[in-house]
Amino acid sequence: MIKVATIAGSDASGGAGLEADLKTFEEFGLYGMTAITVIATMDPEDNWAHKVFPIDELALRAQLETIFKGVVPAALKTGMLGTPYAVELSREYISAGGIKKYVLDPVMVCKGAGEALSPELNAAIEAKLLPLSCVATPNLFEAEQLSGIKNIDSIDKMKSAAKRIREKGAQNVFIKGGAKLAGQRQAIDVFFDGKNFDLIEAPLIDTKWTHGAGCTTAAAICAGLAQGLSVLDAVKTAKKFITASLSHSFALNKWVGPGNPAAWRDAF
Ligand code: PXL
Repeated sequence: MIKVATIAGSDASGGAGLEADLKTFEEFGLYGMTAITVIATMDPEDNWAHKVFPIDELALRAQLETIFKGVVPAALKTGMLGTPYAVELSREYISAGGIKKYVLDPVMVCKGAGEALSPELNAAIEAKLLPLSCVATPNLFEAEQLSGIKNIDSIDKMKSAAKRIREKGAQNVFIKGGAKLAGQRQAIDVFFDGKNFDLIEAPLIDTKWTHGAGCTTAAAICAGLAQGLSVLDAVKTAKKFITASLSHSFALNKWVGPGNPAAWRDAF
């Protein structure tokens, strides 16, 4: 059994965060382990506004001990970290564990929340985790934060951002343009390995129910790497996975709707 781990927030609604990660790992036939950094909730009385409840440092460290005792995960991803100590502990365990297949999903914002969670936290993620990452998977907003390039609204700007983010230490960069790249009928992502750019494209799925898409994509990349795929193949497989998932997305309630990672089973 191939073991993988995620250090991420729990999304009580079940569509994003470590819930999405575990569902995705399961679809790839992997054994998933989790360290919860924060619990994210959404308030039905306040138009589904997100709230984040951090898990304390001792409890986070104890979870990481549990994951790493006697086991070295074949690959690991980080998602929403939420606190400076979660960034530092992630760095510590990924380094000490010698984790090479590390996918950094630099979660800086939830869909629905308009702004970066915290500039200091984003800076810590950039300084401490980006240099350890095998792949970083920013969306356009996160790519703007990490690269310092404003208004990324074209493939060329995505490529420039990917270059800058790679210079800051990520070995490979996968920028998710997705539905946010206006005027496209394709969902176009940019992959950069330091030498070549690849455009990873799929038909744009016309749905507003995309909750958890970023988490699912990063988890699928992590799963592919754990199974021994090359980084480019892991990214291409993840794109197919998220496309299948989103094409079976659904309204969970009137505010939010996730994809369906199990859609993968019937897709091929
Ligand atoms: O999609 C970003 C994200 C990541 N992690 C957790 C979340 C969300 C968005 O809701 O709740 C735990």
